[in-house]
Amino acid sequence: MTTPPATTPGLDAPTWPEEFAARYRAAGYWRGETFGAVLRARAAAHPDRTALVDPAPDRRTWTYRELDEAADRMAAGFAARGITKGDRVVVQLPNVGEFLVVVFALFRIGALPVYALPAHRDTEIAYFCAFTEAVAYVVPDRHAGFDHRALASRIKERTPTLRHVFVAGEPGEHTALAEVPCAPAGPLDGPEPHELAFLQLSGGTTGVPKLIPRTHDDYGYSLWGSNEICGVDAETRFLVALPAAHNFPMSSPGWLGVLYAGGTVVLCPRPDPATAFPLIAQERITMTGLVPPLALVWTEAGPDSEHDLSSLELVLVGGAKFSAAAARRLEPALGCRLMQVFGMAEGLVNYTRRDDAPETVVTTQGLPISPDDEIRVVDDADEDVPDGAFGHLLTRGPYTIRGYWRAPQHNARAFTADGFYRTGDIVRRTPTGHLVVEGRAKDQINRGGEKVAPEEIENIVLGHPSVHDVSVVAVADAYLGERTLAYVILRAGAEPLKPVAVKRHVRQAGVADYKVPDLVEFVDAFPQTGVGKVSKNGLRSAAAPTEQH
Ligand code: OOB
Repeated sequence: MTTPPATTPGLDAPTWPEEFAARYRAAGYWRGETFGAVLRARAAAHPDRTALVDPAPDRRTWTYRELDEAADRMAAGFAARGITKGDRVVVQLPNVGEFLVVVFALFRIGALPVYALPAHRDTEIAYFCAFTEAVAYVVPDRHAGFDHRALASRIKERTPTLRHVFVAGEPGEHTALAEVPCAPAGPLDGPEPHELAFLQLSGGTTGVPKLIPRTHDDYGYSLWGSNEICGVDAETRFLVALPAAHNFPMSSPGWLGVLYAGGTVVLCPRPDPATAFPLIAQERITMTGLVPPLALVWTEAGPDSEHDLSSLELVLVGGAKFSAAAARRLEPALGCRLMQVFGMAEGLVNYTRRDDAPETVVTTQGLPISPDDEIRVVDDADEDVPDGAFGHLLTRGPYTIRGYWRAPQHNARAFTADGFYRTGDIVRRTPTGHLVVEGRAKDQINRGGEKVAPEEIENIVLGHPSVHDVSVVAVADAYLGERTLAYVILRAGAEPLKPVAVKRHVRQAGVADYKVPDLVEFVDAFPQTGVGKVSKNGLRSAAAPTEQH
């Protein structure tokens, strides 16, 4: 028997060498399933069980059979409009039922969802559509006060490959998503398990975000591996509190993991306690995932809540460092178990375990999912540091990518010659193998789980006519963990600016709101390093966490 290559040639990213792929298959990690086939199998096994609940504004539910059929009909409609295997489709939907129907339809075709976040605006969406040569873009009509149809019209105008805009809700000049489904004409070709399932976004450290190619096989392992660790089964009722497009609420264990296990996914339109707590009570939610700032808010609100939170068994917290002090307070406040999760869309995910000592759960970020996750902690020269010492985390394994999509130059820096991903995180390993995240070497700001690439924002600020130079750095923040601070040097003779003018300039460039600098300070010069380059570390230590209006 011949084994297929790990990913189809021509799909534009480095992949696992055949010896690794064969090993991961032989070990049973890669199960040879596609997400479309998994949904079909669950629908056959338990057609009438509830798969999905979209509570807002009127409660809508889908059984497994209904979700399966909706995906088939949507896939047939997309196919009838010429969307075929390998095509890229930018999906920018909030936490609504249509999100899951659309992505399962695309999985069935073998077209690749490109997961945009609801917060993304012209700059990001135009880039995703152009870079992936997307043929379609799926949006809500309005969300959080913003008209996505107008954004889509602007994007369509400037993106020659974009043939379709599908709108969940009132379509305006575009096509209503509700009009797409039709009776399946016959079986679709569909993807092979070793082929790409979707493109996920990286947090990014460069001027433009990188795209992360994940296969059905490798991502599938991160799902069922997470399910085993978190105890996800058919009884699980999971609340998707974070944006469904993010890797954490998708796969750790997330909505895709919960559907894999035959459980019920409940979409939460907003993650604040006023929205989420009544849903927990009404839907008897057993599990959810939160970023640290939300976990703090929930911890504050839990004890006085009038809502019955007693169904909640497990809250996963990750995306950014959760302080031990905050972690200690969560379990008593919410009456459930805490699990820390330290993961990345590129692959590696670590969890504390259900049988870990309480102190381990609050002070570490967990152990990798797989015995075959290879972990190296190295110094600046890529030499392994002794156990317990701080170093750069490098990783390679059965669900960690070997390269970004269409990014050969960046890949040469982001991966070692033997295929380890340079995570950019500084960690140490405890004697039990648990990882503790101590900091970060990459030029990225982690704003409560939302990642900001300083270079991207610096490039925009530099476009302001009065700005001579800029450096964007992180400052400590009690709530978000970190906020963004832009140090700005004005041009000689330029009119003085107010901080708000710099913020407005960034916002008007059309980027996600969370990327607008929280603070702006005007300086005459940046601290220099020995070689005359701007010292970001110097700027970070100069920055005091001050308030600004
Ligand atoms: C998750 O994925 P990304 O791709 O948005 O961000 C990954 C980066 C990590 O490299 C690390 O710098 C940071 O986010 N991070 C954490 C952390 N979890 C993620 N830093 C400290 N403590 C943690 N617990 O953020 C993500 C993906 C899957 C599951 C969970 C989070």
